[in-house]
Amino acid sequence: MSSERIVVDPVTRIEGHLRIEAETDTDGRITSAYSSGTMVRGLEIVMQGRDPRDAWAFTQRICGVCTLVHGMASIRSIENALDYPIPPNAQLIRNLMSGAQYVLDHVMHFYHLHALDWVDVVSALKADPQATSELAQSISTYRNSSPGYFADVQKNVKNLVESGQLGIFANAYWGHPEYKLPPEANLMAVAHYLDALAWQRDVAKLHAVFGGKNPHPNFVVGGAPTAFSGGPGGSGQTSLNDVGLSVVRDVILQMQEFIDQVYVPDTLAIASFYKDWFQRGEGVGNFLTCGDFPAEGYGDVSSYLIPPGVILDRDVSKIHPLDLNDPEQIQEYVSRSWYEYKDGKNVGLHPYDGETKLNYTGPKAPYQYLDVENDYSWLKSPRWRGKPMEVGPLARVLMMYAAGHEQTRELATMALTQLDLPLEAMFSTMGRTAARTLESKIIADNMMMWYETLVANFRAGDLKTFNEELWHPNRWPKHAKGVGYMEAPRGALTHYAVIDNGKLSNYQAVVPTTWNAGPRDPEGQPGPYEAALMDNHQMHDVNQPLEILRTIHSFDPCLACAVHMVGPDGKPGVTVKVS
Ligand code: NFE
Ligand code: MG
Repeated sequence: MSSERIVVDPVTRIEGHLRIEAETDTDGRITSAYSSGTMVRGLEIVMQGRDPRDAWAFTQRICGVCTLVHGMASIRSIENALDYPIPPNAQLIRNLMSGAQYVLDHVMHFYHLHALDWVDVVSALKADPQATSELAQSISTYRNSSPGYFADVQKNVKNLVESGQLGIFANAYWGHPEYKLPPEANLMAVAHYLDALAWQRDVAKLHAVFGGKNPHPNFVVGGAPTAFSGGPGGSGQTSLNDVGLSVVRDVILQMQEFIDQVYVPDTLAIASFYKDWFQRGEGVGNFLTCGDFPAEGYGDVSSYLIPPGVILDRDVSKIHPLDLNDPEQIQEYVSRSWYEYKDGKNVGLHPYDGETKLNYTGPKAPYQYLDVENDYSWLKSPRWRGKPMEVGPLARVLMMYAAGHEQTRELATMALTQLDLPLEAMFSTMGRTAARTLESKIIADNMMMWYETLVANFRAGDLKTFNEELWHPNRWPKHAKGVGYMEAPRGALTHYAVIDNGKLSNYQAVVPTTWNAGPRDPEGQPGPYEAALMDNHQMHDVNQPLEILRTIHSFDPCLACAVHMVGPDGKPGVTVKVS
């Protein structure tokens, strides 16, 4: 093998437009990797001059995958700016909406976006349905496990393959020797891929009960958008009534069932064939969470299920405190991005002082390679005290683990014992994937508790879901600024809002995929994707870069969150004007 520059563009089974370039040595080890967001976001510019109470509806359109998270971060930024408390019921409803987003996203990611990096669909044709049924029943009590069920799935896949139109299964590296599952495990996983599609359609109803619809449910600054209309004397006229609450309960039960009976056992079964991937794709080894899921009061950080903080150099014995308002802690750099700052390329700006000025200096399309020595991405590079930080499920599980959260410790111990691995194995491609599964279980179990508390409040006569106190701009200070933060499925998400005379004068979102997929900073330090690809392992075949997909997909990329649209001339492709 000679040294090569590998280009993966577009990376598929993600949201948005991501390009990876990687240089390999003569043995097929990646020596330098570059992550490039090839589409530009415009929404921070669209926000200028708007009514802060409307911001959520615009920013929520940043992405249709994580659909609600930007709405939630936005209303929290305005509430933080105005020191605007919300009722406990609204907090519980937000936890439930966000929790449901996690479970939806994580199951979709595992089965529909990431599974085919590990599961060879074509090999499933060789499986014996009887043996597949025995395998499935040996790891779970899930009801869809008869030989006939697997025979039917296999027949459907066979028809697809024979038609020559693999459809949703086209264009993968089928038959690549890095696929290690036996045919029966492949068939079982393909069956669950299809089951997860149907499951996902049903469980999206939770968002409709609380927020009117999915994707993009409604939000409101000051509380939850829907009043409870059930119970004695209730009109029943909103979806948040007794019927709606029973739908929510059913959805949570369906989520718990799928996680316990399908997602967790599948993750452990698949991971057991890929234990070498618990030693690959380590990344930067620094982790950041902004924290989320308050039991009471958004300001009372001690009640959060996921604590905020920073873990450095894989040392889970210490959580460093995080202050999102401190300009010494949080900066965004553009030294390798297609933006300019008025004080030069190498300064870091805290998001309250953030600037979004596009300056495309890359090659004209069509081009062979990016100019990786200079600017090469539409993503900025966020840093904490100058260091790159991984955000997301692994960061959260480590943070809960470090904080001594009991269920997290039990689940991590269960998984690591079953796989016969040390805790350090979590700092890896497969560790990231397993953390997402464990986190889904923790969140779904907590959803049932939030649900029960909400129902008990309603039954006790506390129906308040919205606080009118500060809704009217004539009650606001002339100048205010605030940060809204949440843990989105892909990681720490922050919206920074500056309000002057009742209008937004600046608005910056620092999002999970920007943290993870951003380019090098002024010091030359790679971002988490880039670092994870440089893991000193040989690729089997640089022309079939399955290994790159495995590690990149383990982060669950979403480039729409991170960046909007650009024409081949580098100018923004659209101008959005809404009056
Ligand atoms: Ni579009 Fe997103 C999540 C956010 S990733 S999916 O989760 O915020 O940057
Ligand atoms: Mg931003």
